Amino acid sequence: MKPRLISFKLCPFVQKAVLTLLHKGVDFDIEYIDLENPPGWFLELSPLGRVPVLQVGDEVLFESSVIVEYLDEVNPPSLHPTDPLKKAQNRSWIEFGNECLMNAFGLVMADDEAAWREQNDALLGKLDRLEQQLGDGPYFNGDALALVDLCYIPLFQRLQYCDEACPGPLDAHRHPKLQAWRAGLMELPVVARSTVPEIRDLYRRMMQMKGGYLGQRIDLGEG
Ligand SMILES: N[C@@H](CCC(=O)N[C@@H](CS)C(=O)NCC(=O)O)C(=O)O
Repeated sequence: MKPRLISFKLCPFVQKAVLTLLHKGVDFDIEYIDLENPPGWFLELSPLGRVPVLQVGDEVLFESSVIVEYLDEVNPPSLHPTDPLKKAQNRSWIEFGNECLMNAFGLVMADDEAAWREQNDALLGKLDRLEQQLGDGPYFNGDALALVDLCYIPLFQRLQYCDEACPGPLDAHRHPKLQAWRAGLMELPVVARSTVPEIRDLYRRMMQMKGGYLGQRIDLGEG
């Protein structure tokens, strides 16, 4: 049965599911909605009014981490480590990535430099913890690409856009392992197909529309 993913073009949580589907070569449909003006059928479908929602036949799944776990389970081989403790740790760090995404959005929403700095400090503190978890790479667990790696790609992509507007979140001096991990992940061919092609422009427009500290620093004419 072909799954159907309900999406919003800018949503990093949806992108986690798309990356998992693409990496596993699963055929799927995707439908984009306008979250500012969500259609009635979507509000009926989504218990929290959020994307992603995955429809499998008549059934509905919500929450991105639950969706990627389901997709991993029904499309073997699993992208998780087999050891139960390692697998659970990977899941913990996937949740940690979701929290980092909230800080990334906080950067976009910050009204002024002080608010931006507060968010950036909170984010860098989390990235310090992540740095401590990383080994020699190239992936989170070492040689094998895992679900946890795919789940960090949306964060790294958005941090890149935020860092372009105001350098801060991506600090190779402070987080050398993390930056090497990030660079390797962003080169995966699946990344370009995991969003609409105009994602960078859309993200920059969104930052401008929010009109916060980052938005004011963006010149849409460049790059
Ligand atoms: N914890 C959720 C977060 C999903 C989420 O926040 N999605 C945003 C779009 S990126 C959304 O649907 N926001 C609409 C709303 O909260 O009303 C997940 O992991 O799926």
